[in-house]
Amino acid sequence: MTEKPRLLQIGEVTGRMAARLESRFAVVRLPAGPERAAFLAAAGAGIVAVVTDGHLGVPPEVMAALPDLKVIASCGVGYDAIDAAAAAARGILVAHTPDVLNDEVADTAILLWLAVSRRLIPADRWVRSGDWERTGAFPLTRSVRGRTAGILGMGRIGQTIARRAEAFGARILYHSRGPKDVPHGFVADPVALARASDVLFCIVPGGAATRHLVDAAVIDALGPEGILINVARGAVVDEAALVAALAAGRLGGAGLDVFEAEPRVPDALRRMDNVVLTPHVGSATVETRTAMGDLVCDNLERFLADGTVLTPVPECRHLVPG
Ligand code: NAP
Ligand code: 8YV
Repeated sequence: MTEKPRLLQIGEVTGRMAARLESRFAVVRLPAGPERAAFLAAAGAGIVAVVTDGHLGVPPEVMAALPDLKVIASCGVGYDAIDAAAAAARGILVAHTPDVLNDEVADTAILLWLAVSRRLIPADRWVRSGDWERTGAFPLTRSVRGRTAGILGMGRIGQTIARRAEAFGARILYHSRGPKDVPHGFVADPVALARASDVLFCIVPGGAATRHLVDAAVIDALGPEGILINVARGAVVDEAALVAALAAGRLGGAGLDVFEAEPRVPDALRRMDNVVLTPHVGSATVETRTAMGDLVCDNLERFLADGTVLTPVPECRHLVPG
């Protein structure tokens, strides 16, 4: 019997993924803490595959300790925690999980928008606390109908958000580095997009190029009635500027699924009534995480079959013929 190829698992996987991975690979888990370096020195050579996710990625010192690495399969579409250019330069294929999570993440974005506009969390608290009986009707909120929705990042998920926002009667405008083949108005400057928008959905990739793309100027352009929804990466928004604008009433509200230093969230945000906070759960349903896990395993199966993957990240596409 030939030996199974060795795979390094970073973080947790579902039982369904574990069964599939273990049927094809000899799986070793990356330890956390001080024993990690010794483990990599002893066991790094011979590992050909890595499984990870969008939060943990592959730390540079781990990638450097794996001289025989050929493929990284990440459970998530965003891969800013993996140096894909460095991997590609070594001929290592990086695969991610695009498309299978578009609907879930777009639903999360709309959920946050509705919850902020209609003040879902304070309204829920009004009932539970007895304020309804004691004080009477909950104050009127703002409608989401007929608004202008700005989409920062008109990619797979951005387009899915746009379709949902249109169902609420929204006019759609967007910004990306270049115009897309979509029936919506392109705005070349994020500040101008924010100025024209009632709600700004942030759904660009993370990384150096988009760090603080939503800065104080964009936030101020959105204005005291405006709502910011961030389901992209925490660092895309200047969190200190966001907190300052919310505290001063220069921004109307925010729905945030991602934060600059997850899982730490500024105390100021936790105390605000006009924000809704979720713990990076954009894709976190049983159904979508199952689909993502299946795609991770399908990518690795394809790698074993012919040395390619189904869904390479753009930096590695040239490594996949055809
Ligand atoms: P995608 O299809 O690649 O779309 C990204 C969009 O952003 C494209 O329209 C791209 O257009 C634009 N963009 C890229 N760099 C930009 C820049 N520097 N300035 C302005 N626009 C830029 O990606 P996707 O599948 O929609 O996913 C987007 C991101 O959502 C992921 O990378 C991930 O970080 C995040 N996400 C979060 C969750 C969650 O749980 N909260 C779940 C899934 C994904 P151009 O190339 O023309 O600029
Ligand atoms: C996941 C994500 O939370 O796909 C992404 O980019 O941020 C989320 O779907 C993450 O990848 C962990 O699995």
